[in-house]
Amino acid sequence: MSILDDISAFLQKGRANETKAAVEKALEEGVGAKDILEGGLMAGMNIIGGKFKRNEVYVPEVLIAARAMNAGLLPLKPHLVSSGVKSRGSVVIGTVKGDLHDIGKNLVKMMMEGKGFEVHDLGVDVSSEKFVNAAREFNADIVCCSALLTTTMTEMKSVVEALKASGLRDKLAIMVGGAPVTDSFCKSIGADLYSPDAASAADAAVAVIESVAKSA
Ligand code: B1M
Repeated sequence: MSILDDISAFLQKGRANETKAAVEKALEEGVGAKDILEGGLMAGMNIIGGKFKRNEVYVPEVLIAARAMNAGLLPLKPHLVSSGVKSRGSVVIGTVKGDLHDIGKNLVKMMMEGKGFEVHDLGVDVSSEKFVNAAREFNADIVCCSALLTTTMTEMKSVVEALKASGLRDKLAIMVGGAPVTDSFCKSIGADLYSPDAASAADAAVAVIESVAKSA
């Protein structure tokens, strides 16, 4: 078994300490951070996701696998983000109301920090009112909403509407993402940007800031 298979297997069993140690070992062996993320951690989580869908595992098993994933991400963070980049802008991020999934959101946050953004993480189950208040408090350039459920992605429209009502809408960009979210959904709710994964989200955030700077 390769070290990536070990990481995947530990994650599936929810063994957080072993997952973290195996990630550290892979890094020591010179395996790339992106390979560890995709071939180890996300591969393991995808297997759990499939079993969850087929009712072969239940919420507690998925929850402990998610904890193991978060533990495995810790040693990976400094390798995924580049250091010494000056602050590019202010980002407010959260998982929308009713939704407790935070792994993808945490990855987006990590990648954006790596690009030099100051990221204010509101956590999970975030109401549109909280998004608006944080956008005002932190003078946000970009508001990022994550959703993993078809039943909660509609909350993103409430965030767009609340930002319009607050008068902040035209002063910032709204980015949406998460497994069920699509570009056409993004357009249909009046958000500005859809990104399919964390790395594209960070690149799109940089592009937005650069285009604003050019037109200023
Ligand atoms: Co949930 N769950 N879950 N779950 N869960 C899914 C999402 C599901 C697809 C499983 C399935 O049926 N196959 C399904 C949703 C079905 C649907 O609506 N279409 C589902 C369900 C049904 C549920 C519950 C309703 C189950 C129940 O209670 N009966 C329940 C809902 C709870 C709630 O939120 N109110 C529930 C609960 C949970 C746990 C709490 C047990 C746990 C979450 C723990 C946690 O996050 N701390 C959990 C998990 C872990 C999953 C799966 C297995 C994995 C999700 C994950 O973290 N993936 C998931 C099945 C799957 O995805 N295979 C499933 C890894 C992560 C890196 O990917 O989050 O997609 P992802 O992020 C990606 C991109 O989407 C993107 O970047 C990341 C990659 O680079 N991205 C963005 C994400 N946010 C972005 C924002 C952006 C841009 C890109 O810009 C702002």
